[in-house]
Amino acid sequence: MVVDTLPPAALFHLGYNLPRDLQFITCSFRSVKYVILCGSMSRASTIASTYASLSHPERSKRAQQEDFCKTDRYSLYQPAPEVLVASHGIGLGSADIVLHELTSMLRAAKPGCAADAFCFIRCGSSGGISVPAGSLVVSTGVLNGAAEPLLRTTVLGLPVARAASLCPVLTGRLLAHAEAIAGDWPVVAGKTLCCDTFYAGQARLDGAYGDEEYGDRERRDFLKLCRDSHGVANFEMESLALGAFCQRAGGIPCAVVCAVLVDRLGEGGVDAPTAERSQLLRWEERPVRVVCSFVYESLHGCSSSIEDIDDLESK
Ligand code: R2B
Repeated sequence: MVVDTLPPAALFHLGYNLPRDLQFITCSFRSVKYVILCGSMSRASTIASTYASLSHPERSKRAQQEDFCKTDRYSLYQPAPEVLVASHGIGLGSADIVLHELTSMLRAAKPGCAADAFCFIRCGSSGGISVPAGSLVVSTGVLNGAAEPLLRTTVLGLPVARAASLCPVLTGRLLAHAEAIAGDWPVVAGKTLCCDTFYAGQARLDGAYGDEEYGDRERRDFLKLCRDSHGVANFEMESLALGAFCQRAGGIPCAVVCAVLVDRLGEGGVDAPTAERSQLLRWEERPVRVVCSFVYESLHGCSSSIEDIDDLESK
């Protein structure tokens, strides 16, 4: 197969190749300590711009424009020498690919580095379980669709269960920071249930089949079971890939902070966000502000000018 002839570090989806691009990768990325991850490519650009404006306002435009991903699969920005912002797409498979390639790239740039030489923080969106829209959830653990802290996959045709966990130290620091800057945004610590699929995997009733195997009562019972028996605060689709990858790759610190766009056990029992697009964007901005200011303050040991960031909430 073609894939066998590629060197192990052909970073196919980022568009780099090792050793061909080693010098560029080393020069560009050897100082990276934080990788901020998000779903969409345009969001990665926005996050990079937000981060750049914290320290070097003049750099924000450039950070937004220079995409270091050399394919159209993902986006990769570097708003500061120590910070990368990458998109991971939707779902476990897409996130797993970029995690492999970013990690290979950073380990090549930092030969012999310790597992904690850099960390990953996912900044995402999610559906809350009795958590109101507009809240921030800082994940304390990640579960699969059967509420196990395991990523179940197949390797060589055989089932494999990879343990998935987040870094408690990084998570605790992010939670404290979120609570300190949140103002009146609710901040919740809880487990995140990560599903393989958006519709049936998350007990939605608004998919295309029209005759799901379950009804509204079963849907609500499942969501309540997740909440009451497993401590689930929100549902999304990538955190398990992050928790399992980082553990399997030797203990890379990782954490997850998500905006809640809909309370799936709220009044009306709706499955999809109903707020105006502009409101959803303001809610999605919240984890960005928390993560960017957290990274800045961790790197510089001083408060960021988070108040000076163009505040979408006031527009
Ligand atoms: C949250 O939102 C996306 C699906 O709409 C998915 O990436 C996720 O985890």
